[in-house]
Amino acid sequence: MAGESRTMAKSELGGTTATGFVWHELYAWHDTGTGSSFMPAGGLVEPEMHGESPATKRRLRNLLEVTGLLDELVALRPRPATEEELLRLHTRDYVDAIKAMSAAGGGDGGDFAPFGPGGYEIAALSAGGVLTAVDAVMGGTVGQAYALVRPPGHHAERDLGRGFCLFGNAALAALHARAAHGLERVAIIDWDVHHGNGTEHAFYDDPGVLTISLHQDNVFPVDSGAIEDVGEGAGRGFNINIPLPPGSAIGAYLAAFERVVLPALRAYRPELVLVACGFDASMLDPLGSMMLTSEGFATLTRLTMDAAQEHCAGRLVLCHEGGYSSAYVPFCGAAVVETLIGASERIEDPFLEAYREAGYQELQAHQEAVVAAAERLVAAIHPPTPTSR
Ligand code: 3YP
Ligand code: ZN
Repeated sequence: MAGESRTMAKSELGGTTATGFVWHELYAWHDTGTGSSFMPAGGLVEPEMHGESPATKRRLRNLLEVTGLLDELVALRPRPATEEELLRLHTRDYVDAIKAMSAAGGGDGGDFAPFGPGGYEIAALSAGGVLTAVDAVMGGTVGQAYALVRPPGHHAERDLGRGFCLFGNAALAALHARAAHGLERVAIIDWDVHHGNGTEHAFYDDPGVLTISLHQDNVFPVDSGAIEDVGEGAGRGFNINIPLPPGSAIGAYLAAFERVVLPALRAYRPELVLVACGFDASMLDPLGSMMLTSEGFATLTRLTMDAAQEHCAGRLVLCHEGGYSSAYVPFCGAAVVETLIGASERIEDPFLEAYREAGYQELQAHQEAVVAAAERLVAAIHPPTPTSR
């Protein structure tokens, strides 16, 4: 297992092959309290850990340690995002409100975004972890990076915490790539099972960031993530939603990648690719109804890496979003990390044998219809020129 020699395709291309990994113990100390799934405890809801708990993240990190994969990663020590960096996206009032609640012992960022004491500092460290990963990739210390951050970010609006998210980690990473590294074209692919509404809104009128979200149609937030929402003003055409039906598996995701995501990247020519990497589209997730396996996540990662190689010297940063199966997130995450380091299928996923044979994993007609509709959006994409920005 650990230390085994292997070939790394990227080394032949002359790029940096090291993979960065961001983790901090404080990410596990973010306190979402008690609840059940996403419901707060109380009334008939018997208290247990809140659905967004440290377990999934910790167990992923533990699996990387036990299998030796962690030793093959470059540990990137996260720094907190500064207030100035948070204000690139969020409003002063919102940042101040989170900070005040955090100092007073915790609160709720708005819509299902609970946090405990020190929640501000931890959320700033979560966002900062993704900035750290961007800096490492842009500086060439590593070729690509996985940021195992918590709390997640893709639902956070400028002035509202939502869906377990306080600060918009991926959006802040794109803004940082622009402000600190001068990038003009960043692509964000969001394969969390929920719609990346916060990321979409951050760049809705901005062609400098191409946002693509693959999600389960109309689950959270409700009435968000429609295929018709393509951006506005100068950003028109630079937001793509692929709202897949519940029950979608690798067949649907592969079709969406081959016919929408990859052609869109080819047309846009990003200088950096970011992935809002949730694992709640897995077979076992309590908050999603999709059917991806660890193998499926590895495939999406491989395709994204190849695209990043084609367009931007492999520069790729994945930031952790949702994923609530404490049993399965570790195997899905390990499959992604394995793929990033160029050593696939070393960690045996004990669930995979059972899931490989499950039905309905090929592209279904009603899924195909969504992919076909999204495919039509690709024609509008082109690299934005200075005049179109
Ligand atoms: C937030 C409240 C109900 C569903 C839940 C979704 C959180 C998530 O994983 N977002 O990506
Ligand atoms: Zn999610």
